[in-house]
Amino acid sequence: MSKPPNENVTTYKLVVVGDGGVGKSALTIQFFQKMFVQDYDPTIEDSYIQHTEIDGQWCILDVLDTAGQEEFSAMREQYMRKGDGFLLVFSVTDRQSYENVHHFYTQILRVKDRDTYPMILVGNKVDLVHLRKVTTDQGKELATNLRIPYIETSAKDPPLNVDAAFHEVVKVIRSLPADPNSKKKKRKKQAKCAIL
Ligand SMILES: Nc1nc2c(ncn2[C@@H]2O[C@H](COP(=O)(O)OP(=O)(O)OP(=O)(O)O)[C@@H](O)[C@H]2O)c(=O)[nH]1
Ligand SMILES: [Mg+2]
Repeated sequence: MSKPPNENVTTYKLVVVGDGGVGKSALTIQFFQKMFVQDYDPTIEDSYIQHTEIDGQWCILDVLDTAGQEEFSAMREQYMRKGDGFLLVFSVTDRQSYENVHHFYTQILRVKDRDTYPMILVGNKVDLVHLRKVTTDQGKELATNLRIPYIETSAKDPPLNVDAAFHEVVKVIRSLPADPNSKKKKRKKQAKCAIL
């Protein structure tokens, strides 16, 4: 691995959304801290940041782990506005969380005022084989309908596809043509020293 450069790296703001208890925090903490959180502690909002190399290119991932619990849903529009890409997470053991993906998807497109936006569908907790309520084919079918990639994950050790899920969103963002209106950070000209 090459060394992370100090400048000229793009920052991607990723937002992890989905129902309460589907494993958003477990996935995010497994990605950033390489450990599985067994206990369920509902999130209000947490953010994580790190340099990462994806397809040989360094970038900064700035990830927002959001609240799935309904009582915090008023915060959704605000964080949706900030995201460059989204992980729409459901649990394969929770049919309702699969049904609810649609709400997150439509709300993101409404807030962004776009027909499409970089997102992936994540079916988590695939290690819980005997509790499974949503099949791989149903996951794929939903993703096809939403025209986004589908990935199945487990945040539990040994993790499955956790890095791949976060990397995939960045790949989707990178695959899109550059937005002419994007606010490329222009270096401010050095202020000239005026001698008074
Ligand atoms: N077996 C298994 N358990 C998981 C997995 N991911 C999460 N869990 C467990 O599911 C529970 C809820 O996980 P969280 O990551 O806290 O869920 P969340 O989506 O962040 O929930 P909110 O913060 O309320 O929105 C915890 O007890 C986790 O340990 C997984 O892939 N496999
Ligand atoms: Mg959480």
